[in-house]
Amino acid sequence: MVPATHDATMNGTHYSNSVITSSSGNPVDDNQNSITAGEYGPVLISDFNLIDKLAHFDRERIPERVVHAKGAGAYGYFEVTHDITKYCKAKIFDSVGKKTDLFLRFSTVGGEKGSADTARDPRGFAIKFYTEEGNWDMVGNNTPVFFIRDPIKFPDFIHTQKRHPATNLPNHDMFWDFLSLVPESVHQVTILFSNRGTPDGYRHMNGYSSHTFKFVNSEGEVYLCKMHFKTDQGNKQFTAEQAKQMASEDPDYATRDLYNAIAEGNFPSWTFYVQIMPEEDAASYRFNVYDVTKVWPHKDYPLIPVGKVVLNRNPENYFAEVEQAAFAPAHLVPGIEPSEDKMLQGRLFSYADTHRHRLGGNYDQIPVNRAKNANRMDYYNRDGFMSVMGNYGGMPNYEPNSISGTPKQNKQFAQSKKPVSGFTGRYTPKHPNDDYFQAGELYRKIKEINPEDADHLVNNIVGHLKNAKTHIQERQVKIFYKADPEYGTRICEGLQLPKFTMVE
Ligand code: HDE
Repeated sequence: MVPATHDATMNGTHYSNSVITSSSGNPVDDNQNSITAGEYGPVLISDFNLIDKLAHFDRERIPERVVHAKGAGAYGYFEVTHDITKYCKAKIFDSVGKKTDLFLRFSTVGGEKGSADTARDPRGFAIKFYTEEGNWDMVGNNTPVFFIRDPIKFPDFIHTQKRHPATNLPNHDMFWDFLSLVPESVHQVTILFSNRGTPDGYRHMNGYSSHTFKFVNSEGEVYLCKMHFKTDQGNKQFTAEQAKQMASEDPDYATRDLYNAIAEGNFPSWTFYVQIMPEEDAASYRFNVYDVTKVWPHKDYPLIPVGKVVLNRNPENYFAEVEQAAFAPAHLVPGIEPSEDKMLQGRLFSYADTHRHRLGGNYDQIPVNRAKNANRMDYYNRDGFMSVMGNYGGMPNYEPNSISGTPKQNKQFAQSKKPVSGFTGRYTPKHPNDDYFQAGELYRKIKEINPEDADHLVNNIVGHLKNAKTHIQERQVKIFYKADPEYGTRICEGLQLPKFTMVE
């Protein structure tokens, strides 16, 4: 039974001295000895308390997230510090000083629920803003780009990051075979194998929407937007060696670091910025703005400050609040809309779908997921497993209806419109050579800021790629060479491959 009060914490003193009950609330006489037929006889099926306990235990596990299984989360708030109403009409931004509750979950991506926090991997950075217009989920990563740009590639890509179907071991051939056949991944691969692939916990890294979204203002004007959450704790990363050592010393390092910081009142925060592009600039911009493997350099579109995200409260129960948290890029509020980015479009479907599988059709009723600051959740969905909010009592369960006072649609909340033309079809990107440019720029920037970081990047790649088959190494080296000849040459030398490998 859920305690009537929530003050019964592990460390608290407020227990109610009550009697243990079965799940039906009936008092339990003995929680240590099963009922048997005589002292040495078999156990009786009439021992409901035993059956109740075992049956519930048998069902304790729910499917773990297919990606981002290992994570940690906390509550906090978002505060507007700068007026961006000329770009966006979402009520969350409507006045400087306004605060909105939120829940943020960090995660690694490829590993299982028990995997090490310091693994080389992107990190998830998912925020649920409980706005008055319903929940807005900003489901991003700590990297501004991604490995692929079409959702049809995602399941295959993820399979290569998971265990081999026969050996159940991570497999370097799978990993690099796929990446070397998908050159648009080289930008994200460069980030991943730099020390940014092993951040020092969750507090010392940035978050990004990665995709382009749309902002719409109250005049109906559309702006393209990328979101950035910059850590106020400063960026800190582990070297490969430090990350490896931490994985054996404290595999839950990032989880512990976040929980303890908040418990000690040392509340982590991030400054929220946006890059804004008028929609009409998109067609002539030098990069495809709907391609999630690309950034918009800040010199083209500078960061505009919006507000602050602060985490100040740990969850009381990990399973209830963190494991059952269900984020979805399709959870959007008026004024914030998806762009035509194909990956984002794929994600609009995938998240709610996985929640229905993992948590059930009424996942939105789980407290951490409820749109608790919206006026109410006024829909005509009914029934299904675990309908635990009264199922709307006797209210009408169909629409349209002629019953006065029932919830009605309102065109004022329609999304912006965009003309489309052309033939339906499967289109390959027009400028594949663009895939190397930003990765090369990043390599040169890393080297310029700190040559030692570029050494780490090259060594990390060589240390990993050397375990793949030679023909895969050769294919991948060509990609690094196209990004930047020096970058490719250093990796080629590190792998002790002949120099001609680099050129087609
Ligand atoms: Fe996800 N992703 N993803 N993803 N993702 C999931 O949803 C998916 C992508 C991200 O803390 C899943 O609830 C597809 C990009 C985060 O609970 C799943 C595609 C970015 C989290 C899913 C992507 C992300 C997820 C697994 C390609 C950064 C953890 C469990 C089209 C911008 C959220 C779940 C949390 C989780 C699908 C690509 C971020 C299966 C199909 C790009 C932070 O639905």
